[in-house]
Amino acid sequence: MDVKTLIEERVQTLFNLSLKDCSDEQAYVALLSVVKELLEDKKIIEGDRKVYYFSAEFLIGKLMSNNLINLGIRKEVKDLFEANGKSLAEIEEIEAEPSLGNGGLGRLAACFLDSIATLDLPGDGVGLNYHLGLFKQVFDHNKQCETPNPWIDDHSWLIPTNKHYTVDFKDFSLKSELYDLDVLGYKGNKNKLHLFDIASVDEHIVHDGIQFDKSNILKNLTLFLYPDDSDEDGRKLRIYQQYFMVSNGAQMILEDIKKRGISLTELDKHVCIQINDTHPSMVIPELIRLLMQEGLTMKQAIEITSKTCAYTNHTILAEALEKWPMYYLEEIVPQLVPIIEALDAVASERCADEKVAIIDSNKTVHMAHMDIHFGFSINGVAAIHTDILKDTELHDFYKLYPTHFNNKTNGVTFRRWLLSCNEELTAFIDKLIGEGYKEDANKLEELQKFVDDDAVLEELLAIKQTKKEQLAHVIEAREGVKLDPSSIFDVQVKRLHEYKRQQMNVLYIIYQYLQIKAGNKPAHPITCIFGAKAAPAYILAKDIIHTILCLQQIIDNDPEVSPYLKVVMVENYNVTYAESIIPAADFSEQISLASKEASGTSNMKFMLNGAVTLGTDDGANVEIHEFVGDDNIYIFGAKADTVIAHYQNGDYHPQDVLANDPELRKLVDFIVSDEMKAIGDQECLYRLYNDMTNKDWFMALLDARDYIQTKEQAIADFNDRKEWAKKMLINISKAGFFSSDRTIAQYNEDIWKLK
Ligand code: 9GP
Repeated sequence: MDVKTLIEERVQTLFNLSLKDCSDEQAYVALLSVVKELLEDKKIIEGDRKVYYFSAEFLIGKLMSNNLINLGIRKEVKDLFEANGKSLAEIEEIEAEPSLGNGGLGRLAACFLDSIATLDLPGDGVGLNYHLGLFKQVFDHNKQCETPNPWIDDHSWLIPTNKHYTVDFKDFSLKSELYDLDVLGYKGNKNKLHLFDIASVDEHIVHDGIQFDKSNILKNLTLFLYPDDSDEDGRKLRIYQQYFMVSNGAQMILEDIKKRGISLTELDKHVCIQINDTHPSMVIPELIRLLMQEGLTMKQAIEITSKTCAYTNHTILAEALEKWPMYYLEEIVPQLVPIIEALDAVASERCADEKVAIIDSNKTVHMAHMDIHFGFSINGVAAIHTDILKDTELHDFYKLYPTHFNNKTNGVTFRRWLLSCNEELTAFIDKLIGEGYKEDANKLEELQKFVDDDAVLEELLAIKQTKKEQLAHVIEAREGVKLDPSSIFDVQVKRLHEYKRQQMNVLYIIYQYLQIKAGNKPAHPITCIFGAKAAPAYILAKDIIHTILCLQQIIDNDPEVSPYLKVVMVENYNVTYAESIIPAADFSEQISLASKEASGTSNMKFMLNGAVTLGTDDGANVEIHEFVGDDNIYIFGAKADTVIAHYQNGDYHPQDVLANDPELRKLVDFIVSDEMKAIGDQECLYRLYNDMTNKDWFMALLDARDYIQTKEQAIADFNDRKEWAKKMLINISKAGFFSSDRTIAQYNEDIWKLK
């Protein structure tokens, strides 16, 4: 039966209505039920060897649109709904977005699962089924507040399985419940995302935003992703979560191997475990423990585990390289302690230097060190990041294991970040170069032959305009803020973090505001769009949000300024929002302090959708820069080696910069000006001001002047519409390298070696 008939009949059976007469909600329920069945019928990708991607986050976004694309039926379904007076886009809106991730790390995991299946490789995800996700951000009095973000309802994609494992903690054992999600490759077969949970989790214990009793593990284990770890109970809860995830995953893998009749001594020939950042690191001692339980000696178990596990590092920020006090582990998972001690002993036989120890002299366990000593591969996520790991951050490890280090520059799935979120651009590219680029993204290069074709350039600009108008509608509906789609859409959307330097963008906004007040209008009106969540305990990040929202209010209320400058920070930025924002961007703000952004992935999505990058030579920006050339990107700021030298010499002082630049001082001073204090919280504003003027750990003031000048140049260049359209075209044509299909092919070639 064809899909149209299936959907029509399903509406009839479920609601006794025709498709024309049913509500959008009913149409969604019927469509979901049909698509789930079509997925069920798909073959599971089989192979002798399989990768398991262990990750605390999988930021999968809504799944309907992607599943329709990968099933190859999106157009058919869209036409059917249209013929019945319905809009597929509106119906897709009904789906609740699973909130199983935080930022780039989690979205990368989701892109990877899509590409693994698309390349027909056997590979599953292993994670947790957080009921309330990260948190939902709401703004109140220009401040971020956190509320729960429930997403599981009767119409979710989760498939309950009958699989259960027992996970032992010191004081109790938990029986897990496993839910699966089907991960379908593009026009292909499927893998699974395994999400572990427990039945006793209780959402009702959450009160006053996202407060809950962090010690009640039976009720809170899978409530939230990244529960606040500013106190000891929070940190211990993270260990409970992490161990629960890895123990379940490891048990599931061993069960499968035994079922296949494979000897556990051959595990490494059939399984590869990719450890995504340090959250899943305990899989190493846990796998060793389980193998020993099955009768292997510790020596054998260590050897096999080391050949099975590979580690990806996603950051050089110390805060994200987890270290746990040994006594936490003794209190929660004492069974791992002797194994970690044994691993530490082996590691110190290889190298006695405390800098590479697993357990340091304070009895703290360094999870990344365990991954590096007992994994067979360690990779960074962009060329410059891997070089920094080798040369600086992990240099001592690099000397020990030079052949284990490798680079895998991140990528994004074009199915979601072009085909699904930008149908207009997709259709235009199809018309220009055919559809071959959907299977081989490098074919986007063929677009370059149109670089002097006026009609093509005009059409590109027209599509961008359409996407900007669409975004303006979305933002008006959701935020009640009206945008001018003829202004430049300058976008910075990413986690809120000082190293990403939203505070430097703040200085630009103040600069532009003061310029306009002084009668100097910008070369083109500009709309600065932000989307960012701050970790609940990250005070300074929340102060930055507060400052942005106060500026938004001041500018909105100033008729002298608002026709030329607008600021909007959208509430609860998530994947769904990104799918509207990214195709509409003119400028892609990638302004992290050089050396600090491991890769970035939104930079790739923006480029693919024809935005031009304004950025530092950091993370994957460096590779984007190489691909598009100097004329099609705006690069500014200190280079990574200069920044690293400043840290090493301790010779960066924001007061020195301010002493030489009174103009810049005026911008910073504005944060605590009367205008700001009249509407803002003085404590927050002064905290940010004092930090920026006295500490400025991520050197926003160092680069601010160059940033402002470069952005002014970009605004001026924007007015030459034809030249700008060429930059857009070149960016799109060079985006092919940043397809996650390429990244995954490289992971497979160098690390996983799946057939
Ligand atoms: O901060 C990095 C980001 O640069 C990178 O693109 C992403 C995926 O590799 O990982 C982020 N890292 C984290 O979120 C925590 O390590």
